[in-house]
Amino acid sequence: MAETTAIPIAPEVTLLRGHVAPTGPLVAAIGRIAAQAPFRQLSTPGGGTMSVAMTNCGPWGWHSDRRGYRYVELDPLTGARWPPMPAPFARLAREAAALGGFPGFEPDACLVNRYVPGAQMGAHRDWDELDKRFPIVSVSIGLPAAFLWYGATRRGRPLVTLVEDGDVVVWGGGARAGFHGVRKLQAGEHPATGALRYNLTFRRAK
Ligand code: MD6
Ligand code: FE
Repeated sequence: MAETTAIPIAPEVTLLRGHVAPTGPLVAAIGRIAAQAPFRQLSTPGGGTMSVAMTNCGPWGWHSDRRGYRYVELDPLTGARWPPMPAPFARLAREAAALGGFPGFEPDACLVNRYVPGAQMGAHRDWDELDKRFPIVSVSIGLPAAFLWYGATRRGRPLVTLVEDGDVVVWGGGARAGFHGVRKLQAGEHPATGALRYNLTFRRAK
């Protein structure tokens, strides 16, 4: 969308405010994905359970269990391939990446995250992908959340950015290794998603 404003959060971290409007079609597509590959709360190698529920679409899906983090071609829950990535998803990721300064992004994985009130994502980096030259594209849908950017180390006070329905955050290059997280989701109602927040995280896994 030509009218998108690109707001720098940190070097090579860009917020595209309101880039996706309306988000209703994305929510409908998430419903179709979840009908084939249901949302589930994954276990972590440390033995915990993530508060965010996840599923995937595209050739590769991100998975976590007691054995570690990795990308898998088959959904461990169903044994089937992940649902295909809808063409509009791939186009959105490519266009947003270019607006963020990273042209030529072709995602092969889309992690779909569902946040209920109280769900959160601690400081981490997205680091299970083969080629770190590709950026991360993160799309917010529904209830607003506080996106936390820690940068090179998980210590210290993060930069806090409110991410709302239709906002996209792109990071890559020197920021690709950046630590980030999401503060505990506050309860609310959103016309597109009700009491939920979704996040689509596009990656090039392989
Ligand atoms: C966000 N999400 O929800 C940012 N990373 O705005 C993430 O950074 C994230 O939701 C890895 C796995 C799931 C996520
Ligand atoms: Fe992440």
